[in-house]
Amino acid sequence: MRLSLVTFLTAAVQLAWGHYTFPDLIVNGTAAPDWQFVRITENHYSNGPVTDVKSQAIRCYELDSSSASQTQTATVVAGSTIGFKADNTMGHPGYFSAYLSPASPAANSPNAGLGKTWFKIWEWAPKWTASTGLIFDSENINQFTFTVPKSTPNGQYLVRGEQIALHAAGSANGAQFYVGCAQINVVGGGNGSPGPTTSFPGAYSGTEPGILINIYNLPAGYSGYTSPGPAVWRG
Ligand SMILES: *[C@@H]1O[C@H](CO)[C@@H](O)[C@H](O)[C@H]1NC(C)=O
Ligand SMILES: [Cu+2]
Repeated sequence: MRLSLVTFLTAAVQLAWGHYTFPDLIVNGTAAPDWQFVRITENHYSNGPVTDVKSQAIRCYELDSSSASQTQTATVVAGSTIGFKADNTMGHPGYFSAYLSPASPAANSPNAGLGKTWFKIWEWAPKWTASTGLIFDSENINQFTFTVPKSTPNGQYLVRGEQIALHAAGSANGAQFYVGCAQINVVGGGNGSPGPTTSFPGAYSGTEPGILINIYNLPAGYSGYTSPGPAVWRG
């Protein structure tokens, strides 16, 4: 795929002004106030991304250890649609996903989300064809929503929303991870066995073909986007 001047300039502009956070949990069709249910993130002012997949920040990107206790926990009915609303148009092309982790001892505990507890419940990957290259239907959205599987067991969880922005992902540590974790209490759930599970950090090495990738100059023989992280649990 040829690198057009417009593509190049667009990517350059987005490097400077494209950043965002996910301060609002969307639940019952409404976006909650900023940071009511989403743990306030370190980039709440700068909007800058996480770029080190091995850092603790890749999990929830909290501002500090009090972020958990200062955040409320939203009641969410299993099978309903929830999501995250960004503070900004999400102008970077990328891969979206959402994960849940059973929260022990509670969703507002700083220790929730440690260990190999996270399972993926949703993803939005770019499409690809040989003639078009990668197509990012999700580019320039303001929010993303997904369903909590109906068979998710009742209890408190962290829900982690993520976009892996890929406009500068052609070199190591170039992908930009936009992350936020909301605190939820799932009711009306079922007897599902969620998995496979992973940890943050741990889920990513940084060299996956879905993370270390020049989207403007795909490798010869490229045949489509490969999602990083575990398979989606559909309940
Ligand atoms: C969403 O709706 C359910 C069912 O009416 C309710 O129990 C729950 O408190 C609501 N959650 C929020 C965060 O408003
Ligand atoms: Cu950015």
